This record gives sequence, structure tokens and C-alpha cells, in this order.
Amino acid sequence: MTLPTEFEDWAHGIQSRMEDALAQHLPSAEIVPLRLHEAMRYAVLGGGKRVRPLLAFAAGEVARANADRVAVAACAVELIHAYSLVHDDMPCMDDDVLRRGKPTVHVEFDEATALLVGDSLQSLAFQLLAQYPLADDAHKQLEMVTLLAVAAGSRGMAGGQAIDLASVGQALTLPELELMHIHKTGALIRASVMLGALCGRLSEKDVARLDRFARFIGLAFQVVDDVLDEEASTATLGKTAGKDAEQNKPTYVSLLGLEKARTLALELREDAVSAIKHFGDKARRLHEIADFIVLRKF
Ligand code: GRG
Repeated sequence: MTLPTEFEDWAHGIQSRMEDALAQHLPSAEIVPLRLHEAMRYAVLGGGKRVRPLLAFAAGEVARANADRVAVAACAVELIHAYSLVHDDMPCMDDDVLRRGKPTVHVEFDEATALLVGDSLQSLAFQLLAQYPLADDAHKQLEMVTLLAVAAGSRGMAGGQAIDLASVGQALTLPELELMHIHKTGALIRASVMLGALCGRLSEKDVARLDRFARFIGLAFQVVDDVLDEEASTATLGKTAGKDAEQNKPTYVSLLGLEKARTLALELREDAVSAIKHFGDKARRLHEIADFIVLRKF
């Protein structure tokens, strides 16, 4: 399995479009409060794989969505993701000093600023979803706001993080581990796909197909994350490697071992890809992102 260079060109195009769009939507570092705005820009710009925006654009292609609308929705998801990383790195959570190859926000600035950066990025995400016309009718747009709110909240990512914090040192079963990751990582990945699709038009059946894809690929993403945490270096990852084992956290690798975890990631990719077979070439980018997710080295 290899990725065509043409996919890489497409992905770089989206990544650079996202960099510009995020830079434009984030408050200028010259507006008061200067330090908070500088820290928000530090947290979001100049790093990250932008996997969630790639998924939103690829799902948007399936639904023939307007790319300008998808860009706004993708910014909203990426802002939520960036906020989660800032808070996750804080001493009260994972207590990490390195993210995307740079000192974490609370190290570069301070803890109170990091807290406010997360809060402000989350608010900005919902401001974008509410402020720009993303759907042809207001009802559908409200559906999009609700979708992201649920994905980010206690029934989604924040809830998954709570389960994660409570599971340190615990012996979780595989279904328990899966439940945690469906919330912590999977919810926002699913929201990326669904928001991209909702910017366009699809039948209920097709939305369900994308939903199925998103659930499998969200889990695959996490399994690969666990494998990389075990076998990649801090320099390659741009974040501290080996943290899960050091903190005695249950992971796919601690439960299954490296080989079985790698096999599971490939099986999940297969399931994801077969969920979108129906779309044929329209879903080519989603297929390629699924490959990227299991092949990635960082
Ligand atoms: C603080 C509410 C709250 C939630 C935190 C996302 C998360 C929940 C914690 C991040 C810790 C972590 C390693 C999660 C597992 C997978 C994951 C989300 C990795 C980071 O995402 P990438 O690889 O990061 O997409 P980049 O830097 O490429 O954007």
C-alpha cells in the first residue's frame, strides 16, 4: 500500500488553504489582549497534520459541497482539536512539554493563558459555525452546530478524556478501551466527516455510509497513535514518545501487543474503505486518507 504523489499534492493544497483560513479567522496578535491572541495563534498555526480538515474536504467532495463552506467547517473542527491539545498538555492532565515540535502553550506562555487559549478557541469554533452561511437553510446549519457541540462535549471528546483520566493504572478490557477512544478521538473525527458532508447534499443512506466510514477510521487513527507512541521517536512525533507506557495508561499496544495492534489498524482501514465502496471514485480522497492514517509515521 502506497500513497500516490498526486494525493500528497492535494493534501498539501488543503493544508496550506487551512493555514491561510485559520490565520484569517484567528484574532490578530496586535489586538488586545495581545498575549492571549498571540498564544491562540501559537497553538493553532504552523503545525499539525490537519487530518480532520482533510477528512472534511474529502467528505465534502462526496457530497459535492462548496469548498468555501467546507473550509469554514474544517476551521471550526481544527480549532476544537487545537483547544483539546492545549488543555490535554496542561499539568492537570497529561503534563507534557512538547507538542508539534514546539514547547506546549503552558510552557511557552503560562498555565492560565493555556486555559484561556482553549476556552477561546472553543468559542471561536462555534462562532464560525454560526456566523458563516454553511447550509441552504438555517435548520440544517443548526444541525451542524449541534453536531459539533455533541462531539466536543461530555458525550464526546471531553467525556472520552474523562474516561481516559479515570483509566490510568486500570486494567481495561478491549471493549472498554474502544468505548473510551470512540469518544476521545473518534467523536471529532466523525464530526469532521459529517460536517464536510453536511456542507453539501446527500441522501440519508449515504450519510449513514460516511458515518460508518468515520467510526472505523477514527478507531484506526487511535490504534496507529498507540503504535506510534510505542515505536516512534520524540523527534519524529514532535511530542513526547512513550508517554502512555510511562503513565501506565491502557492502550491497544498494552492490550494486544504491537503486531496485533498493527493488524487491527489494517482491519479497521479495510472496514472503513468497504463502507464507502458504493461511492466509487467520488470517495477516492477518503480512501487515500484511510491509507494515510495507517501508513503515517507521525
Ligand atoms: C482536553 C477536552 C480535552 C480533550 C483532550 C484529543 C485529546 C482529548 C487529547 C490528545 C491526546 C492524544 C494523544 C489523543 C490521541 C489521538 C490524538 C487526538 C492525537 C493528536 O491528534 P493529531 O495526531 O495531532 O491529529 P496533530 O498535531 O497532527 O493535529
